[in-house]
Amino acid sequence: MYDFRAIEKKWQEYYAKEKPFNIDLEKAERPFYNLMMFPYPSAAGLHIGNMFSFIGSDVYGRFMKLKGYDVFEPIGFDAFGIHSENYALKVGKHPAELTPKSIEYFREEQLKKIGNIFDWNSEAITSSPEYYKWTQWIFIQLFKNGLAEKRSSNVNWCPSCKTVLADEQVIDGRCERCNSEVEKREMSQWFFKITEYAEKLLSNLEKLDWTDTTKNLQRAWIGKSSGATISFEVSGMNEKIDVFTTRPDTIFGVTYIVVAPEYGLVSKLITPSTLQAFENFKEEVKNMDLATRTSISRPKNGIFTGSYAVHPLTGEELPIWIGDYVLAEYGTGAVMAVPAHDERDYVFAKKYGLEIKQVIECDPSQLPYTEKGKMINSGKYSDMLSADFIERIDEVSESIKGSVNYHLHDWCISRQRYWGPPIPIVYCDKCGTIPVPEDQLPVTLPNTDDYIPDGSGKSPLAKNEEFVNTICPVCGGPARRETDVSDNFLDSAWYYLRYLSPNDNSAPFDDGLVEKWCPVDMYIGGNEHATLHLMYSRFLSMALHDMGFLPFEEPFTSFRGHGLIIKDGEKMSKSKGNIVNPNEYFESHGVDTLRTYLMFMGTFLEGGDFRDSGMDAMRRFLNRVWDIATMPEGRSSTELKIKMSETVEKVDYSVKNIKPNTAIAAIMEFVNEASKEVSIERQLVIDMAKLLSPFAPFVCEEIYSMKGGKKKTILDDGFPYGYEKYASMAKTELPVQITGKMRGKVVLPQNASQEEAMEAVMADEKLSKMLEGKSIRKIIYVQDKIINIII
Ligand code: ANZ
Ligand code: ZN
Repeated sequence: MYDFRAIEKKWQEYYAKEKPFNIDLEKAERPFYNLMMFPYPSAAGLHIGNMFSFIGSDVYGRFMKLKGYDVFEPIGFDAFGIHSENYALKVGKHPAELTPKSIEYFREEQLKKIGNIFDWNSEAITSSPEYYKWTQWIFIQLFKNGLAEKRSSNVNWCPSCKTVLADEQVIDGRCERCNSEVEKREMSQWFFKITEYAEKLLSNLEKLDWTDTTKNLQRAWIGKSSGATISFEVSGMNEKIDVFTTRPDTIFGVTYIVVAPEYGLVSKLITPSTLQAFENFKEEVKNMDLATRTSISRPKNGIFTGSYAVHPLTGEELPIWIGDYVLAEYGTGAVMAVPAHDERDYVFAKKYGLEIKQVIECDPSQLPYTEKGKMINSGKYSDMLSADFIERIDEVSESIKGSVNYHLHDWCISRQRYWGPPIPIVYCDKCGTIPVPEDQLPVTLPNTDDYIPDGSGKSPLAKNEEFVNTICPVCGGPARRETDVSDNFLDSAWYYLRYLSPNDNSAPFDDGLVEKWCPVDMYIGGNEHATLHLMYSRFLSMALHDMGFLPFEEPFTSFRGHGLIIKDGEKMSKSKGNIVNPNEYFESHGVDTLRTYLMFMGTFLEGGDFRDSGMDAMRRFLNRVWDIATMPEGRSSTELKIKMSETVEKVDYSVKNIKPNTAIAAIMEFVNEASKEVSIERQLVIDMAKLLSPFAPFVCEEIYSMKGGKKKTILDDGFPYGYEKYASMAKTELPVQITGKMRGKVVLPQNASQEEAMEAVMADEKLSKMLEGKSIRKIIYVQDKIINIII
């Protein structure tokens, strides 16, 4: 048993005083940028999920430092935005007053205690004027390059948060944060044109070391779809309706056209007799969210406009309908309806008695049949395969052109809230929309008591005359400021650049340091940010790259998203009263135990189940480590050195592959073996401590210094080495027989399984030749002795 409280306090103080992890960014020779997602200072303290994330990332950073890299591991606070503001509103404090207090607590009582190798010189706080000056600067660069635009759109409005929400913040028609039902409002907003980068955001994914899960989330969000745009003339009008379809091969099955209620041409298509019905219908649809409108299960509603369109290939007249299931924002806002082969069209056609015409071969009872296949009832194209038709789509008709669409939509930046960077734009009656000159940044967020959102659809800043009224930077006449603040996701889209020079007042980031340290080598954080935050950061770095500000397009070379923690098999929540408060465990079990247990309780990438019994067991394990460290110094057996060689290999492999739990399991095996001996060599103790130090830094620093370690920290002493000769001893040369005849040998780790043995056999050129084309009847395997393959 060791006094973990005393030891942890000692090393926390040592880290605070010596600052061994602040690095010289200019001089460092082997730069490795280890980034973790910074927290929202929006609660009473960091929760266990934050800890899990930070420690997982720090394990990687410590490991790379042990491997000799100059690891830059910064931290900061994502302190602007609705999370922090809502928390402040909830506890009835001004966010400008509460946020610094939260940060102070996070930093001093939590982050400085958990043993991470943070470089505290690099702290960045997004709500500080030094930071948001540059967030505004970025806005202006995008504006100047045509990537920021103000336009009117129908947006999601949360009546309780009193702000606009992005589509992805609306879950089943409700606000992700407060669960209120979301409404639709027509508002003028600032957008970043992320859609201009859709293809690059998609194709660049190939180059990244990210998991398929994360890449697929990104792909799904971008939602590329290939197909064709087809033009339909409107009968008796000099107008046409373009539709986007992924299934031009069903063109002969079109029985009506259906457009969104918001479709531009609607007012012309509507005949006087249908006008009233249309007005009512539009009102009904207005507040429906995307998911409801497009769901297959819900009945589809619509009205007939009274107008007709002409089929470009058959000349047939097709009724034009307005339908709630067509979205104005996607494609062209108009659809060619093929009820026989599209589920939503089918439901709609059934409801309104519209014709259903089968044009893909299948049993008619299977309609709507949505697969591709053989075209039928399609004029001269009958008998052609869908795929062949689609491939030659550009040859079919003048009216049909191959085209691509993306579900990705532009990034709405405006927030009608207080706690964020004011959007740095001025409106002048004479000069129009003018960006604030860069030497006048930041546009400071006024310190006012009138900061509570009121539901007017305007930011509280709009009521602040002193803020609003300004002078036009161009003509010097009276002008008004934009009163919305920018989205919190903009703050966090570029923080990794600011960490390199957080106090530089002359530039958003230091070109030299960015060149040297970026892109980020390893980025670790929660899967919940794997879609949007990463997408926005990627977009921004691409845009800054194209403007000549950054030498790279992709900000994060490697990314790993981790899972969630549950408690005793259940989701943590205030109502269940099962929230794990990390600080309590600092006291009861110690930081080292908490860190090691968090990394052991499950797989980091998937998350795990936190149990107090597990914490107790981990405490006992660290005590056993201590017992080994304090054993009499003396000779160790060859077996133990062989064990160490295996442990070094396993820890190396596991940590590299973000499998901290198997690294810890390997160290546990070593500790088991070591405890069977009566004495132990000093170097084995030091190396055990090194391998464990990413997980349990404090006790390992203590062991290292107790054993005479001379470096500033255990990590500076380098990864364990010199066990190669034992590694070869841990291997078996396994004789291989084929049907009883000796045919060769393969080299295997000791205690290899039959599968591993067979893998080694098949990897051997000579042996695998002998087995080629033969069916194996039986395998007789005696571990570490022999394998006999009967063919
Ligand atoms: C005719 C058709 C026939 C279609 C068929 C599908 C199957 P994704 O894959 O998401 O790109 N569509 C196009 N624009 C739309 C809009 N604004 N609102 C609602 N639906 C829209 O989907 C493209 C398909 O969704 C298009 O292909 C169109 O229906 C519909 F057997 O056109 B399809
Ligand atoms: Zn002006």
